[in-house]
Amino acid sequence: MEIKLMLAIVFLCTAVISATAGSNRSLEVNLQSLLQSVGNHIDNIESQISNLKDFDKDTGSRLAMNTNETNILRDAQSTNMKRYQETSNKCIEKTDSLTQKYEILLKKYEALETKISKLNQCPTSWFPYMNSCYILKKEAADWYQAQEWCQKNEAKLVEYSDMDEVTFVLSKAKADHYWDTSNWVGFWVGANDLQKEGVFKWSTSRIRVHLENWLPGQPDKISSEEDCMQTLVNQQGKWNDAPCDRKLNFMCEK
Ligand SMILES: [Ca+2]
Ligand SMILES: [Ca+2]
Repeated sequence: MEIKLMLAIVFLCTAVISATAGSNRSLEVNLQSLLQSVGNHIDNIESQISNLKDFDKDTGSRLAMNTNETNILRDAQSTNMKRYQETSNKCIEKTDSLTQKYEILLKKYEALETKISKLNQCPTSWFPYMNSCYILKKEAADWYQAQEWCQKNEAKLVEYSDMDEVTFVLSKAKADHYWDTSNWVGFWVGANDLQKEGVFKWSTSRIRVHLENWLPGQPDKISSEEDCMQTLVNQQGKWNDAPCDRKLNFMCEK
């Protein structure tokens, strides 16, 4: 009995030990599986943490780049604003300068207009043209007497500046006086070749006569006695050199 009991106990113990051993192996397997799973989770979490760190790093880098670009844009904007301000100031200064110049020119123009207006106020019997006054003296005088009369009246014998003046003076002379029909009738004007034969100069300016308005064939220099210029009334205002002591009407200008 005792042996049976002992055998039973042994068997039971063996069975228990066997069962216990089987249970331990199962627990070990489960534990290893659990540990493996936990390890996998930890690896996964570490991987995610690593990804998050990389993402954070990348985001930081982009943020730094954006900040840098923002600063560059701000600098550029600041530079442009500065340039705009400088250009604007220069424009204002230029405008002020031009305004001052315009005002100076305007005053000069007004002064000139006043002067011209006064010049155009010719004395009685004198008629205006451009900036001068003219008079046709219907008196017979030699060239020197004619010049003297003009000078006494603060004028000179007419000295033509251009062909428009020739045309105008002739039209006034024709309208203001009766002339006979002679081709050689005319009036004294202010040019002569007294200084050098053949070289006609205006009396007061001493500038050589360059206008081409001589009657064809004139000045003919047929003698040194034809030294003074006359305007021929019936030859479209053409010029002739005539003896200075000839008695003619004359035209003064001032
Ligand atoms: Ca001559
Ligand atoms: Ca002549």
